[in-house]
Amino acid sequence: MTTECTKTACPYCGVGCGVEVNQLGIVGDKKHPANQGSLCVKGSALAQSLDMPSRLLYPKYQGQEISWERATDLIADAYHQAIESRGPDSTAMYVSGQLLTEDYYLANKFMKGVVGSANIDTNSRLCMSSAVVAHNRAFGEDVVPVSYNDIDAADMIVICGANTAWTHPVLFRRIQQARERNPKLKMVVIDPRETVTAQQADLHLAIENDGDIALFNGLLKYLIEHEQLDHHFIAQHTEGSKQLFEHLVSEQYSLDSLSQHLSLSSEQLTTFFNWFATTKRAVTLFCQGVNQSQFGADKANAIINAHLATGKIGRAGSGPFSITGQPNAMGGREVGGLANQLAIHRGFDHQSIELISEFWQTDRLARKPGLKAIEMFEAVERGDIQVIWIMATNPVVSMPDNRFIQQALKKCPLVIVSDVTAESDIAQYADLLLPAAGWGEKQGMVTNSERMLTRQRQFQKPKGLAKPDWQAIAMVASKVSARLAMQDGFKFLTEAEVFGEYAAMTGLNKNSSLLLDLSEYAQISEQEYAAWQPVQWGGAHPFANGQFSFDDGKARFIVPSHSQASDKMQWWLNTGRQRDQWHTMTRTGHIAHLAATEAEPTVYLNSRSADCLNIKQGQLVSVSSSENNQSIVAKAEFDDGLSDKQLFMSMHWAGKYAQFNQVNAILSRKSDLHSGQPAFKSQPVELQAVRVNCYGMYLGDQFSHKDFIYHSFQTEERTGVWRFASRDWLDKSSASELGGTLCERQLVMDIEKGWLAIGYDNAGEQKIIRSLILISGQPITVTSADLARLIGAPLTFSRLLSVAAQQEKALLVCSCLRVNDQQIIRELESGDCTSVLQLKNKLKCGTNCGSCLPQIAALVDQHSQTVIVSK
Ligand SMILES: Nc1nc2c(c(=O)[nH]1)N[C@H]1C(S)=C(S)[C@@H](COP(=O)(O)OP(=O)(O)OC[C@H]3O[C@@H](n4cnc5c(=O)[nH]c(N)nc54)[C@H](O)[C@@H]3O)O[C@H]1N2
Ligand SMILES: Nc1nc2c(c(=O)[nH]1)N[C@H]1C(S)=C(S)[C@@H](COP(=O)(O)OP(=O)(O)OC[C@H]3O[C@@H](n4cnc5c(=O)[nH]c(N)nc54)[C@H](O)[C@@H]3O)O[C@H]1N2
Ligand code: SF4
Ligand SMILES: [Mo]
Repeated sequence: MTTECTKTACPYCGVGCGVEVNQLGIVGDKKHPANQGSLCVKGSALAQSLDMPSRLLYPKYQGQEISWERATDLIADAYHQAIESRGPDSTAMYVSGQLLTEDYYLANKFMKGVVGSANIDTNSRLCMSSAVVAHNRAFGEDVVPVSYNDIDAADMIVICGANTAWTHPVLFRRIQQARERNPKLKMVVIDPRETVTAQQADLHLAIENDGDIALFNGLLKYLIEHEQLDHHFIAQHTEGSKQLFEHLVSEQYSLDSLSQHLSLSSEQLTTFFNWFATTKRAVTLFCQGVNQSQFGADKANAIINAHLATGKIGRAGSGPFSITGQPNAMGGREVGGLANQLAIHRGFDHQSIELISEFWQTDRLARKPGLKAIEMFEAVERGDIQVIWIMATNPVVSMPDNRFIQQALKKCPLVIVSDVTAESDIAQYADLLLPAAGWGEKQGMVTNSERMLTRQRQFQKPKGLAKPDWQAIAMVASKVSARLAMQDGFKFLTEAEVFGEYAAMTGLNKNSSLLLDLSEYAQISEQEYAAWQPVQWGGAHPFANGQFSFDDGKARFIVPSHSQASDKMQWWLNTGRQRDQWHTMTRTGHIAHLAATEAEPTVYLNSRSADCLNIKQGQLVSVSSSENNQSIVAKAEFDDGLSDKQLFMSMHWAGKYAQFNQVNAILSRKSDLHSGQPAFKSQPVELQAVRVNCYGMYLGDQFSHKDFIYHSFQTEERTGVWRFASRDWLDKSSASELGGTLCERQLVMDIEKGWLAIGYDNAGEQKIIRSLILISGQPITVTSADLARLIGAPLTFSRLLSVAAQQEKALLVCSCLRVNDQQIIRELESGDCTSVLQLKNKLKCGTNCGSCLPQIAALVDQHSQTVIVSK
């Protein structure tokens, strides 16, 4: 790591926090407008993320190391041959919102400008594409009309379908600070789950799954009936109100009907409606609970409709705010990385095709939209796509129905994968692997949720022969251009040159109604690029003058085509994120304190429902989908913030951590008609207890597993932790088969309901513990942290007793300082602490990154309520 100070950006979520790499390590950048120095739990662990296991160091073809020249020749030949023999659409690229703008721009230029196919899609299809459709339909351009500063100016914040406290923690902290400064600021959370975000709300609307359109239509009906519309704004700046308002006459949006349909009381509904009607400034944040639905685009438009109808847009403290997931999801949308966009916010109209062909000096430009992610992998499965290049995404985990995606890729003649690790699931499907430079080793631009462009800067050399993705694309694109006898448009020497060309291209929007225009940076010098300070394009409020991006300058109301919530009678699976993990765990699964909050694949359900099915806490259950006939096994945990029939699982479990129990195996491919975004959050499923006679946990270096019905892996400090289960009882004689043989000696003892094997080595006078096996007939509730501490420690009688006595079932709250809920509850119950501040002082919880503060606050609230009730 450098001794100088490098300013860069966090590579995780779309908040886009500024980061400083200096002598102290990796810390928040106090001067960055997005975070002013704060980092969340993932951002605070960036230094540890640099030691990613199994770095991919060399290009590899069918398992053999090869040179970059050979690798790029092979790829160029494959694209060229496929283009010549079957046409451009027999090739594809599947890329990612974690690429930098320069990578993304060149990938798009290569596929659409050289290959001549728009078969380039991105994981933003799974993430932001419904919001993109909604913005295009309502505003005429994919523009987010708000800024983070609007949080401070708002009188009301609505968070719809987002667990911001966990997924955009630094933004959530800003909301909390705004509420502390302005106690009148109201926060409403709309989520079928009582999340940590919802626990902090003034009003939580636990709607039925997919009930959002009905709710926002109901809001509009209420606004009409209570004469709370901004008629001037509607008349001057919008189109389509008449059709929408006629639609809202329907009885289904009356309070009674909504209340029944959404399982909310009419008081809850009128409180929300009345607050929205009577507050001047409101921001509605939305994320995947809106986007990832079969009706995602309509949901987003229903939200935008409410803002347009009240003129709550384009001014301080107001607007619909689609928050982006990945660090450069926004940059990818700007360059045109989605298959149904051409480039720079333009589609496939005649004029755009002419302008862009001219700019790229190509007569091969793609003339029609390409295949969206799900369609793309279906085409791979049919054999219509002969070569696919997958970059910075792990679709064999993150796509829905991922066993289908795995089968499809097995059939594809050439799968090229660019990744930083050889351990990712997608790397296992590659015929040709390209080593990518990771965060800190590459540089470029990213755009965050509020359109702020920040530089990611390099502070380390790439490992092995790894290269930044843009260089790999440029090498291949030059070679394909040569084979097609085209001029080489990829002779870039630096990232600044690539960025300059992209910025120049946005200048094509100058004489149009489109707002995206960075052309003032077209001539950017190396020095200016190096010294770049965060820049927000479009200003704080892009539509402040009431002019939208349609030719007539007016925004459009959209009549949602569907407004029914899902069937209440059916068990349904909701999926999403945990606070401490990032996506498919390749960057965060190896960091012990981040791995500790959810230790194994877990399905949450409420205790009432569990009782009805006779499912006990910690027991293994199988969750299956009749839509694709797949099932997985996971541990059952209770969460009374879930409604009856609702299950929740995190999306993260992948690779060696999850084995076969990845949640996306049981998700079907159904998606939004307009956007193609999968409905990750509403899968009808069935749930069943699994018959298990033996639960096991192994701590040590290496685990030789048998054909267990379940096993998972967790990284702990100094050791690995494997959990497993089998139908048959494992007796003590199996101890040595499970990994104990690695130690010189083993001590096996009976404990309550099972046995414990301790593997140890003799080191002089001492016996040092090397491994532990715990076998029980009951689900094992011991947390791994305490056991892990014994590995490498001397074996003594008292230690043996402490192992045997491990009973406490605790939930980790502060992962940085490893403080669990039981410790906090003990302090509260003893009366030693009564506030978050006192708990911070005494236990130090929440004093590092602060991501757990909302949970600590919830425990304090729960405790004070218990005290009131018992009085
Ligand atoms: N810790 C962490 N943070 C992340 C990420 C990560 O992997 N880990 N990933 C980043 C990325 S790429 C993204 S896209 C964002 C996602 O950020 P979020 O969207 O905030 O996160 P999710 O957990 O996917 O889902 C949000 C909520 O939608 C709710 N929901 C489900 N169905 C419905 C519904 O019908 N209506 C409503 N109103 N709500 C519903 C779920 O209960 C869930 O609480 O997070 C980003 N931040
Ligand atoms: N069930 C369910 N599934 C979901 C979701 C959900 O809510 N529920 N959410 C969806 C959403 S919103 C998203 S964004 C996706 C995310 O899903 P993915 O994009 O598949 O997840 P990641 O783990 O981020 O994959 C990134 C890959 O790129 C590699 N990588 C990291 N940096 C670089 C780089 O600089 N260059 C290259 N070439 N490789 C790099 C990493 O090692 C990793 O293998 O998941 C989607 N899937
Ligand atoms: S909120 Fe956390 S993950 Fe998101 S950019 Fe900031 S530090 Fe990174
Ligand atoms: Mo995402």
